[in-house]
Amino acid sequence: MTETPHGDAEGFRPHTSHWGVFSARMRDGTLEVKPHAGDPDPNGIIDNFPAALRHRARIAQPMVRRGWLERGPGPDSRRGRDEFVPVSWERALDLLAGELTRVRDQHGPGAVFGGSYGWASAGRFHHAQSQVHRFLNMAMGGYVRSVNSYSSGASSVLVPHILGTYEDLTKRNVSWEQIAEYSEVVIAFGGMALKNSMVAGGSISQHVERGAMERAAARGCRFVLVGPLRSDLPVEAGAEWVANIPGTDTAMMLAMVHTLVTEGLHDQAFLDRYTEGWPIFLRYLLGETDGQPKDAAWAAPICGIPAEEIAALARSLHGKRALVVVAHSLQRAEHGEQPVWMGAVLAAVLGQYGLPGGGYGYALGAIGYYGRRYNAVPVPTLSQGRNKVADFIPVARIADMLLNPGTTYRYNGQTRTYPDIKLVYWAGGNPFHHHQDLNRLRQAFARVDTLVVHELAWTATARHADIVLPATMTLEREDIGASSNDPLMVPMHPIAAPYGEARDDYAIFSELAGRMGVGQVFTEGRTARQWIEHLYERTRAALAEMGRPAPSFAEFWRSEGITLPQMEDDGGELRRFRIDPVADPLPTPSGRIEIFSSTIDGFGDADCPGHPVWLPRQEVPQGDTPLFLVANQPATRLHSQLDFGGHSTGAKHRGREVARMHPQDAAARGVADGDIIRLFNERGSCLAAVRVTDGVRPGVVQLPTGAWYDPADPEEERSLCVHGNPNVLTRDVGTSSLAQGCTGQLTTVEVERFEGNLPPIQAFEPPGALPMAAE
Ligand code: PGD
Repeated sequence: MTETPHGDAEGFRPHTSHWGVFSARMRDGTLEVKPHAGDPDPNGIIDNFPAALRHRARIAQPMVRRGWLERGPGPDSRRGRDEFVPVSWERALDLLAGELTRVRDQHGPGAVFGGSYGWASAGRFHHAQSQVHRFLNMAMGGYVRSVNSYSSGASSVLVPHILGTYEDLTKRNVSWEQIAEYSEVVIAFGGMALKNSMVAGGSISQHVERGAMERAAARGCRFVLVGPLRSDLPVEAGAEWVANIPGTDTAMMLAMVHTLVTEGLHDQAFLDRYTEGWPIFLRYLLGETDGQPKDAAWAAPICGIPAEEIAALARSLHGKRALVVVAHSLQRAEHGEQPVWMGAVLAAVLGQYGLPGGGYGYALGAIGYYGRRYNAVPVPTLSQGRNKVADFIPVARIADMLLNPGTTYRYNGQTRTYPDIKLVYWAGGNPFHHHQDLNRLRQAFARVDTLVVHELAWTATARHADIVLPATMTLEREDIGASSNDPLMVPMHPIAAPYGEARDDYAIFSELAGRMGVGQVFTEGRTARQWIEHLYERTRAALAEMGRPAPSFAEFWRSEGITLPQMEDDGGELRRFRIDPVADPLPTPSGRIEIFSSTIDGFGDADCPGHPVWLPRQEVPQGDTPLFLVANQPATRLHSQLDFGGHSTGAKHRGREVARMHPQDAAARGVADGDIIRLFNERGSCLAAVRVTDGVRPGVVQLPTGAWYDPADPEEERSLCVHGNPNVLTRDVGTSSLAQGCTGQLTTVEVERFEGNLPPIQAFEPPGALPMAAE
């Protein structure tokens, strides 16, 4: 640690995380945390820190997989099955620098996959993604990157074609303040669950969603939740619950639009003035192109909602300040582009775009930084340098890439070819959490020469690596916490010394860069503290330029955080467009809301045609897998992070993740509340505890992501995951040829009561290690 930092009277020092600003102190060797006093609705995820800090799941020293150490780099199906050999830092870094040099010189940087997707930790300098990308750019000359995210794979590709700037739509459009004040009806497809908005990348000092919904409801705003899980809107919203069949929202929205149009309740003036291609879409809607009017009677059996209820819901939106919300989760599924596009059309038909609290609130509530104000000054950001490799993959196509080098795939109108990857470098992500069909992912990782992972704990990803380098946890280093739309910029003080031999990602990359002859280029001669001061200066200078108080770094460091100025809540691009569509057209090809996109139509991909359509899923509940599985975000941790912490483990039952199912489905299978169940399909199986509740629609089982993958027998091909990781069950296919986004939200399964001896949970036990290697 560089200095003895200040603390409050009790010695608590500020820090932050993706799930909230907090302060912490060490007392008698124990970590204590408390939430930020200014947060109106803090959550319990910070309570994962105390037990996690010194947990045995932490990685204490560099490790090399035995097979890699003995036989050298190369494809190996022993990954994830092998033992590890502890090595010194010197040895680990020498081996790794040698391997990086070999791959660069023999195959070029285009054989390195450095997409390294993942949320890592808050902190603008020790941001693992930026660090790994910067290092690969400088030491290797670049790397094959990934584009888009697991969160918004489909929508982030679609939105620029049809609505304009993604960032603007989600962050500067309809705000929580507007909802509290103006909305009359909020219809939320997929809901706006607080477990999602409690998290925001970078830092979040105020959780405002619950309060905003409570204020809106108290004013008389009506909330309607369309979705299979009742908990996807908080009780404070007092929502009506329309429990449709998962994956059928597009059909429901089509039927609602059909009702509005055929009953003359649509806003034709808005459609004429602000949209493109309505007449083409209308022919499809009315059945003129395929003989099937998309009316409520058609949609009812698809959605599992009576036709009259769908029609009545549509009518009830007419003439109101109505806000249509479509959750990220809906697009994390087969044909995920369609509900996003159809939500935009429903909102256009209601004509409320650009009005305060009305229009289209795409993904509001999906994450804590949507629907808030934008900071008026930039936050500190580490430059990643220049990547000389142009090649990329859509992020969720990693297993396809590794398994099928040289084959082609469609993406956003292009036909692209998968590169031949020899080395994969991961820092700050957990593909054994985020990717689908984990048994397939294991096969994919067996194909590479070398897999390198920096991790703070023994995740399944670390267990599958060849070289594992122990990284510090956020609490063990200093940094600046900030995000582009949270007003509080936080000095993140180090609270504890690094665990074992763990080092910061920056320190690891600095050493490697030195060995590869680019030390000075990578570090620019700065220590970590000097970098933090350097990055702070950008924000300080912008504050000074605006004539705002611009504290020196020392003043900032002594503070509890400084409040950044924020932009007006002005409705952004869509408000300006509404006011004057000629002077302020949308940045779409037509300058309007594209109900029909000739660009997408021109791509000629049948799985994403030129306007929104109902495309039935390939994978539907039937035969051996009669239930839908909703694999959504967890409530007690961020993704898989700190799954071994107290708040996360405390919510498990008999050590397993908890699934929820409807009493009818449970009774039909002889399953009782609290039982252990086995969920299975053709791809894999896992155990979970079960909560029987009428809060899920019949025919639906829900199991959140994030329980660490824990195969009963790692030697087996498709071993049972004994802990409850739903990604052993999910399908590894893209949303469509347009976006190739992640489809992990929804799959089909069967469930049975688990009989017999309950296998132990091994996920948090360090893997078998041999004696330290002789140097
Ligand atoms: P995390 O668990 O956050 O998951 O996937 P992501 O990979 O981001 O992983 C971050 C890892 O970084 C953790 O293992 C943590 O220990 C490590 N880490 C933290 N700090 C540091 C650090 O400073 N240095 C290093 N080296 N490591 C660090 C999330 C992804 O999952 C996302 S965003 C979504 S939205 C998807 N959602 C779903 C879904 O809804 N359904 C399914 N089935 N699957 C999903 N996967 C996706």
